[in-house]
Formats: sequence, C-alpha cells, structure tokens
Amino acid sequence: MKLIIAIVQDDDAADLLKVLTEHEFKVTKLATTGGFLKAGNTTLMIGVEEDGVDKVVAYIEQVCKTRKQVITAPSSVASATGIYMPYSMEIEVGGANIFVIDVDKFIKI
Ligand code: 2BA
Repeated sequence: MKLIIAIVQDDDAADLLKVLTEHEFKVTKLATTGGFLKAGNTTLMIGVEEDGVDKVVAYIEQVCKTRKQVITAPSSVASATGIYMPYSMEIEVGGANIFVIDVDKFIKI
C-alpha cells in the first residue's frame, strides 16, 4: 500500500476531492499553510493500493493547473535610507507537490 500526500491550491481542492471520491478513492483533507507564502493551501492524504498511484496522480494533474502569481514579499534589504522596501516577484502557483510513501501497515479497526 502507498500513502500519497498531495499539497494543492485551496482553489483546486474541492474539484479534486470530488473527482477522487467519485472514483472511489479514500481521501483525508487537511487545511495547511505553505512555509514560503504563509498562505493557506490544502494537503490531501490518499491511501491506495500500488496500482492506484498512477490513476490518482493523473487525476491530480487533470485538476490542478499551474498559474503565475505576483506576490509582494514583506521586505527586502534596507535601502541607503534604512527603509525596508517591499518588492514584487512572480512565482508559479498551483499544480501540486506530491509525495508517494510506502506504507508498511494499514490498520482499520
Ligand atoms: P509555499 O511554501 O507557500 O510555497 C509557495 C510557492 O512559492 C512555491 O510553489 C514556489 O513557487 C514558491 N517558493 C517556495 N519557496 C520558495 C523560495 N525559497 N524561494 C522562492 N520561491 C519559493 P510550490 O513549489 O508549488 O509549493 C507549493 C506548496 O507546496 C508550498 O507552499 C509548500 O506548502 C508545499 N511544498 C512544496 N515543496 C515542498 C516540500 N519539499 N516539502 C514540504 N512541502 C512542500
């Protein structure tokens, strides 16, 4: 058995949950926070048999599209005046970050 941990955008989470549960995968949804943006994202835990991994990854790929987003970083280095200047940068968000982990044992009581 494998445990798929998928970190996705909040905007994609509802659609992805719908698709996965419709295809009879069992999913746990966690409200999480990204360390860099410190913004909410969604982490899904999906326990599957080995032959389900590719299917789950394909559904994630189908639903979670990447997009570009301009963010304002809280502060950069101080200028000559000592004032901290916020700066903008473009990052890619969306898609998904997926970990596939071997599960030694799954016990349901
Ligand atoms: P965040 O840490 O909030 O990162 C959001 C996006 O910001 C990242 O998208 C990436 O485009 C950018 N980013 C992150 N760290 C950066 C840095 N040090 N410098 C410049 N840009 C940076 P993704 O890479 O798609 O990550 C989306 C979310 O997935 C992350 O949210 C984090 O919650 C999670 N994640 C990604 N890689 C991970 C990993 N190796 N371990 C644990 N969680 C991870």
